[in-house]
Parts: sequence; C-alpha cells; structure tokens
Amino acid sequence: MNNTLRTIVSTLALLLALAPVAAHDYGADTLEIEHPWARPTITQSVPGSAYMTIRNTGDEDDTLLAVTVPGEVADSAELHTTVMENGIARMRLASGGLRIPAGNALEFKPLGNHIMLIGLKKRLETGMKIQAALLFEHAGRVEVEFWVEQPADGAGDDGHHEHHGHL
Ligand SMILES: [Cu+2]
Repeated sequence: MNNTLRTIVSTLALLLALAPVAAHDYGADTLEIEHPWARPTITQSVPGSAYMTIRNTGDEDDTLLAVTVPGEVADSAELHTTVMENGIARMRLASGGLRIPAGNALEFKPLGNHIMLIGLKKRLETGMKIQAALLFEHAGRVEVEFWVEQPADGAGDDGHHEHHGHL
C-alpha cells in the first residue's frame, strides 16, 4: 500500500469511527418521518409494537391512514392510541387514522400511540429491519424501514412488559 492510499484508508476509518449513532429519516411531501423503530419481542406469540415521529412542516393537516408490513413479518399492522381509564392504560384502535396537524408532529412512543404488529411470523430480534409502507391522506404511500432495537432510554426492556402487553 502506498502512502497516499494508506492516508485515505486511515482517514476513512476515522470518519467511520466518528459517525454518530445511526438514525434514519424519510421525507415525503411536507412530512418528515423520523427513525421508525420497533421493540424486540421475547417470542413470536406476542404482538409487536413500532414507533416513529412524523413532523408536518406544511400548512395543511395530513392523516396517517394505515401501515402495511410484508406477510412474512406479520399478518397485519394496526394504528393504536393509548388512553387512561381509571388509572389504567388501555389501547384503542385508531380506526379513522391519526392526524398530523400542520406545523406540528404526531409522536409514536411506548405507552402512547403505537403501531401494533399482529400475528408475528417470527420474533422481532434486535438488528432486524422491517420494510413497511405508510399510507397518508395527502402525502400518499411512503416506504420506510422499521429498525428493531431496544428503546433509546433503556426503559422497559427487561422483557417483563411484554408478558402483559405491547403498549
Ligand atoms: Cu396496541
């Protein structure tokens, strides 16, 4: 290896080492879709749950109508919200979709809005990537990839939660 090449290689290695922890975003129309991810599951017999943040930088509301995932991942995907009833968190199917107000954001997160993956074909393991499509009223169909990973804050990843639900 000559010196120039050696310098290039070591520079590349340095750049790679300095790269921030990966995040991945998608844009469509006036929407910004930030880091779609899903929680690992301990078995395939529990539903999966997936999250992301969708920002609307436009001046017109949009609505997330549906999410689809390949049949080899799960039977179906549903949009769920979580409501508190007498101090107990319960999830509800968002049958009319979820609105993303103009200039605002729709956030999916544990114990809040989530995408429920029903009928998993195999358990969700850290490192898996799930191809999915989001269907918006105005922005149309947007392809994204959900990355299976532990929650960023490390909370609730002891597997205990998943015996009871996937909220
Ligand atoms: Cu749910």
